[in-house]
Amino acid sequence: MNVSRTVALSLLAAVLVAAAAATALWLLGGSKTARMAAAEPSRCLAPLPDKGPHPGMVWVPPGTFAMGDTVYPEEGPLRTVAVDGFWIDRTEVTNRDFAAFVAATGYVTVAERPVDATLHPHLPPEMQEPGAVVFIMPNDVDGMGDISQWWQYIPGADWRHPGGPKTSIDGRDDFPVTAVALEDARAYARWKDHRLPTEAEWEWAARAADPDARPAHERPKEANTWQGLFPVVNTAEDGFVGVAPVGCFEANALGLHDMIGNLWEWTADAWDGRRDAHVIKGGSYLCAPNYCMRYRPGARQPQEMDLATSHLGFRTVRNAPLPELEP
Ligand SMILES: [Ca+2]
Repeated sequence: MNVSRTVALSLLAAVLVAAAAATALWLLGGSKTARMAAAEPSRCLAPLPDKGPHPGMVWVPPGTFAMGDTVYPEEGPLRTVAVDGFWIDRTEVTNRDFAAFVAATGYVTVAERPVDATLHPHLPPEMQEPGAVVFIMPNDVDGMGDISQWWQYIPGADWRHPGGPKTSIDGRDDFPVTAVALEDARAYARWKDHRLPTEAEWEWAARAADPDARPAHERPKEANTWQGLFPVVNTAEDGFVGVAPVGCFEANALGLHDMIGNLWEWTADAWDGRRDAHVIKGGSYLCAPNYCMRYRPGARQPQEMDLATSHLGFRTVRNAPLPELEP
């Protein structure tokens, strides 16, 4: 979801008017039953033994593949791309991981700082407050053109308070960190002596380093996506209404979890021709066949660099050779 603060603001105003007018709703909301959260685990993956040259990371061999896809225009054309081998985090970076970084460095995320008025001079005061954009499931929607029906800028939302100031991450150590802007993801990666993956590296890893892989266009079974009619009916058929702890779904052939789904992930690449946006990959728990079929390795979206959101996280990579196998 490319949600610029300015666009979000104008859309927010529009939806308030729309709600007040109680215009004809194109769809009644889902039943209460469908909206109830399923019993969700707080952890799925056993902690990894702290061994190997790069604990928590997986080796991705070098290779050449046809990058891109053909579902949405921004994915094409298919082009041949070569990548070197690299190490990549087995899962999205978790709240536990990010808390260790913050404890060690005192780092303050973008969502916790006042908005830079020189970059965003036309925002109303409430949107200049520290905060993040949060998905809030609406009861009903009036068409799908106005994304502010389900995205709201919440002052006080940040990685420790992902749903707003009254929420917390207590008991959610194994959930992926959200509400991180590009700068935050980069700061974490630097602290680890890692970096963010390029778009090509990310896509190659999501394809499990298989040049012959022809990823399906259908919604994948082993991924946290949206089942039901987005954004008003969430059947939670996959066991999760919202974000899941990392590693609840089967790993790909390289051993990587949640490359597809759960949270979108930052890459190091700027979006084509834009200085203020970067490429995000993999889709999220909000991707549904009726709205955002971006649960595929070749799918991509632009994301404003300094806007933290509740459906976007990241994982890191490291340049290092594959260690020699023990004899
Ligand atoms: Ca993901």
